[in-house]
Amino acid sequence: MALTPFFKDIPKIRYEGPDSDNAFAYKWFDANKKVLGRPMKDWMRNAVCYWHTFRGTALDIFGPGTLVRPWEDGTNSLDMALKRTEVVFDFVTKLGVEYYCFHDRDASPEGSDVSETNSNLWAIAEKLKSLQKATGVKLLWGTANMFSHSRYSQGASTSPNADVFAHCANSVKEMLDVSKYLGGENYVFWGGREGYNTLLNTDMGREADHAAKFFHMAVDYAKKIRFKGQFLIEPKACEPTKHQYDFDAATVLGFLRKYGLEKHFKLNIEQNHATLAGHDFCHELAVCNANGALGSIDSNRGDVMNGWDTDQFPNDYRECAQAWTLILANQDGMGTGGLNYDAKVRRDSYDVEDMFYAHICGIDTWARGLRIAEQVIKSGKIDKFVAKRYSSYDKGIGKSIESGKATFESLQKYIVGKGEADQNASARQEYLENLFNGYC
Ligand code: XLS
Ligand code: NI
Ligand code: NI
Repeated sequence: MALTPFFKDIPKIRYEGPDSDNAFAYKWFDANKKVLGRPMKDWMRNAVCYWHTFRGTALDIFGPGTLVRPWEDGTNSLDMALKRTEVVFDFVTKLGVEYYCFHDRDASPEGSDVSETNSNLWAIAEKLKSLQKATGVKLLWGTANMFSHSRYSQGASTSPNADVFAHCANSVKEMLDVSKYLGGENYVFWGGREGYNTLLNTDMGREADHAAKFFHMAVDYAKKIRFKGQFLIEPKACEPTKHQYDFDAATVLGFLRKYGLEKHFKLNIEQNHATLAGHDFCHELAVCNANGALGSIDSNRGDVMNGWDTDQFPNDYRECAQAWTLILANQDGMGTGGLNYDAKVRRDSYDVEDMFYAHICGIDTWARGLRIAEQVIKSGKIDKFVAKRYSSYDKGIGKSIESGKATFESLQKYIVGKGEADQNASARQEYLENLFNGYC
């Protein structure tokens, strides 16, 4: 592939190690270095997101965008969209990243009616396919943007307007076809405006029923076209609506079970969304693990001092190290999922260089976390501690509880006979936290 001229001053980003002084190099991400028996790149499966990185202009409610990209011609034309795909693939390959993710509308413009919108999408899909072939870059997941256009102002599949539901059916149908065409390994549903602003005008039960109908249609259609990608739902607690229906992992799992959808979906956990729900990121991963539902990660961070979706690039390798201990508790890590950097540079980080610094930081943060997690896991100390903590269930009365033999009567007899429960052992939180300080 002929490289576009826009990144000509930036070298290919390579691994140089922690002692390197080169800001355009990885200090921790050594793609082929084996960690716990697998190359780092295969655990991480890094992905660049199309929307923040290539469509974000950094507008905020106080002013217009500040990021003026040299390749943009100021239009939202199909022509511009076609040219932009080349810049995207140039960027992704220069970073040495293997995956990308996009919404239909990130990559291809809305037409004057639904047919034109669909044909624009296919023109882009063809171009993306040839770029994938030329570079080896793959599609981690596709999705449909059903939140930006004004028709979605009251929801997508949960809109009170059935025409909007039908419009969404068209979008997801097309994006499932496109994702299949591009070999997408997953398909994500983030319920952009699926939620409510006031209960005074909202029939919540009916809206949930509609969302479930929509997901069932998506499952049926994927089966029909033999799309093999994993379906993922991405929870988020609030913003843009006051209350999003996919509040957190536990809420989504409850919804899926109510409607018999649980076999078809896993979750895409986003760090900043976890904190919006009042949870740690690791809490959300643990909920997934307990339900066999960890699918993929949208990586970013919020700001500890405020409470919205700031989508900053991750930089906390300690948090990522702990996250890895949870991800790696699954034999194949995230399976077909990966680390999608759903993050944006700050409004005053104007240059294309900043796009590189941001991704290098995100990728190195996870890579450094992975190296720490490897050592923590190899030491076996956490596993050993946790196993011991629950060992009263391995024998005697605990075993009878777990095996289902115990009843209230048998347990009463036991504890009355004993007179008092055994002493609790210390939970040793500080000891465990400090284990992560032993490695770097
Ligand atoms: C927004 C979401 C969105 C999804 C994809 O907050 O994170 O970017 O990842 O629709
Ligand atoms: Ni996201
Ligand atoms: Ni987000």
